[in-house]
Amino acid sequence: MQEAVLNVGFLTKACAVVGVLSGVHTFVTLFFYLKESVGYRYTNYWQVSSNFPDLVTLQSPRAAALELIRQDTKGTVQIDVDKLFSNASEFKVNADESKVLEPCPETSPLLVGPMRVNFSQPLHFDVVREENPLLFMGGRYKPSNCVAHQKVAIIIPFRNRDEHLKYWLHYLHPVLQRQQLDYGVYIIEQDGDVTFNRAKLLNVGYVEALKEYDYDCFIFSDVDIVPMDDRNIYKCSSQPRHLSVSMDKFGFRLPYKYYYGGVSAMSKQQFQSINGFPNNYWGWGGEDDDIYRRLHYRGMKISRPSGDIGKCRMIRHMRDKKNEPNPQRFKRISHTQMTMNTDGVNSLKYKVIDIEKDQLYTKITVDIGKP
Ligand code: BGN
Repeated sequence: MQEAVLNVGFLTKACAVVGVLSGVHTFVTLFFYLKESVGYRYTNYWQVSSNFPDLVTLQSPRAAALELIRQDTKGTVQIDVDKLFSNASEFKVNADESKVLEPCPETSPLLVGPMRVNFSQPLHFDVVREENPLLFMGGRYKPSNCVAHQKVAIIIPFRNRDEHLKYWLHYLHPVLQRQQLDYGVYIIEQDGDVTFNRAKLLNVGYVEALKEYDYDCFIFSDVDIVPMDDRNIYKCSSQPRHLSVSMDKFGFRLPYKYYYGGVSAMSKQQFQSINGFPNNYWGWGGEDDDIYRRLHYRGMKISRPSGDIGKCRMIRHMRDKKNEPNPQRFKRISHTQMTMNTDGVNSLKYKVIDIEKDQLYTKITVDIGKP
């Protein structure tokens, strides 16, 4: 009898322990599940609140931005929006005064340095829009609490690369805002399906961006290249600047000393002094070497960030259809010095098919003819 009582006591305790353990297990599982699914949005919210001064001093996008946050994040972020307002008074003073702004600091205090970049998580344009409530229509931004040093147009030649574009926008918009730039993003899409012409699209981007705003600096970027350090400033220097200097694809080093592909920056004056880019490189390769030569023949030297700060990732992809290596590229780059005065922005011909204004970018679809 006593033995039976002892056994029952033991069983009760054992059940209690199993119960507690399974409770702990459920709790831990729930914790990690919620962390996974909510964490992403939480990160976005952090970006919004850290940009708070901009948010409340902006005029037109402010209401839209807050509306967006309310709509898209429902209950959770409503609390965060309230928090934003409870802190708003000191910034409201700024917004109302319409005071003369100081120039932005030489080095932005918002920079974070090295960043983790990967292309594994699926992305949606809507999520990227939510992440960037401070943008003006057309992918435009400028700091609201200081005057940016340069007006920067970012030109991206494009065709059928929406997947890459999402990553580019997701990573680059926050970086460009932390760099305190007055910038606009221009996606120049080649219409039709004839052979791709990167350099001609870049020329189109230059001309079209200038029709919209008095840009003084132009960043020419492939859609699949993302910097890994926000100290790699998307700005122009006294010399043309090459920004994608240490790409994962090339083992984080330059493939050759004169490489000028990927991402580069040129002031309006530097671009004009080389008559822009060649229009007759159809297909892959050589146009970046031609541009390098143009700069060289006009006595300019390339400036670059250090290999460390200039690290970037390229999104892996198959070679595009209709962008086969251009067999004429060898001949063409041997004549750059002769052709550059007549082939360039002064001989550029194209037809605008469509202009799309998205919150994240201005996309200009163009007919640039055929080879
Ligand atoms: C080079 C290409 C560049 C390209 C880099 C990196 C040419 C011209 C040959 C004389 N240049 O070989 O356009 O950006 O590789 O991929 O093909």
